[in-house]
Amino acid sequence: MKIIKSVQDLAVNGALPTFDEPLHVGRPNMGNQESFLTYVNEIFERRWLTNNGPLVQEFERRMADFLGVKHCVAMCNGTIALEIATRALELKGEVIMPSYSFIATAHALQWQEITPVFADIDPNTHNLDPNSVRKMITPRTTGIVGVHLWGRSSPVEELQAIADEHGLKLMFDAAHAFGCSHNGRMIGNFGECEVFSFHATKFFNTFEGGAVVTDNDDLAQKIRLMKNFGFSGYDNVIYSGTNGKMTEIAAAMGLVNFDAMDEFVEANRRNHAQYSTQLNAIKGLSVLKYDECEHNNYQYIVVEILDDFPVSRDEIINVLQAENILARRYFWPGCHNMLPYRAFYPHAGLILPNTKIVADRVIVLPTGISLPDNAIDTVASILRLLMSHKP
Ligand code: T4K
Repeated sequence: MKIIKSVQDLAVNGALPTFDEPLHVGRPNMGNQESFLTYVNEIFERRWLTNNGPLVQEFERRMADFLGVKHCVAMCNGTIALEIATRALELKGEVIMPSYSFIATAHALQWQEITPVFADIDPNTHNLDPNSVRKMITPRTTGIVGVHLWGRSSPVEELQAIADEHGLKLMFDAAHAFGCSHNGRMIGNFGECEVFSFHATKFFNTFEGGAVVTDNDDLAQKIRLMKNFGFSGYDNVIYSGTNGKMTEIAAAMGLVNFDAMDEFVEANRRNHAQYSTQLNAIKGLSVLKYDECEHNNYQYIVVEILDDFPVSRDEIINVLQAENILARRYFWPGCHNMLPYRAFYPHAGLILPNTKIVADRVIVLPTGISLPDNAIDTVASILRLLMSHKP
């Protein structure tokens, strides 16, 4: 059977719009440039560039207020924030997490010489399946890292119940979930602590950046010291720390983007609604829903390619990419299929059937404030063409 690589293979004669610039998943949203430059001028005048500067402090205050948490410790990226959080919580031995996540969740554990143990997901939510988590608990288990995938909350209460029952520490990788809520409460308020990413590709960015948020005073203080090499005052180191500090320029971007956040969410919400209307009307496609009773950032347009779609997921991606629409297959093939984990658990796939099903059928499409007006119509036209393709 011929592999479809482009719209031309479908015998269409160039009637579709073309994009000179690639349409990226994760194209950064950026707030007001003038305001950002004002902050940059202030930074130049002040000559205070990093190490808990005034803009980082303001950023942390605004974050904590927005989320309704006591402490926000800003960091240089989400991965270091995860590493510091797991270290501050004294996780060791084995920690359970979903295989269906970005590789950073697993690596952050592995770098602390903690063994990530992969549990399966619920294929409906793409989040951890509590029954699978239970099965993975051993005498060496010390914690669970839930991931609020795509910004939709993990089964927080069920995971907390398991953690309490087995004396485990529960924390969340909330890299996707800034600005999202669970039962009306902002994500950031669950578990021992939660970790955000403000990477450029997230709907809200600080160039690179992240944060650990928590209500626990002692934990926050420990994390604050650990991100600054473990210093407690001049010449006195009390923890094995690292350099996890956010810079002033990153905080400036965060402050500017805070002011524009409603605009980012609204653009994402509109794009999600438009994609949903158009793509859900095509047999064999299903756009992941967000619970409209919650706060959502709508940053990921996740489409599941079901069995009755006549063209494979990877062919769809090839065709879209050939048209400069850079769709992605996040988080294929699952952490357990990547090194070093594949070598540790060569048979993990046998106990992660839902991870495989979901990882094999997801594509993520471009969104954000810079998405051209005709992009969604074009994606839908291409997918309709593919749907009507007879192999
Ligand atoms: N936990 C979870 C669940 C995560 O998803 C992540 C990160 C983390 C933890 C770790 O947080 P950080 O340490 O990153 O703060 C991207 C991001 O690098 C990564 O932050 C993110 N998750 C992951 C889901 O996506 P890639 O491999 O997709 O990046 P890349 O370079 O392919 O960029 C994506 C697209 O965005 C490209 O088409 C280009 C475009 N782009 C990218 C950048 C950086 C732009 O248009 N402008 C830009 O400045 O990983």
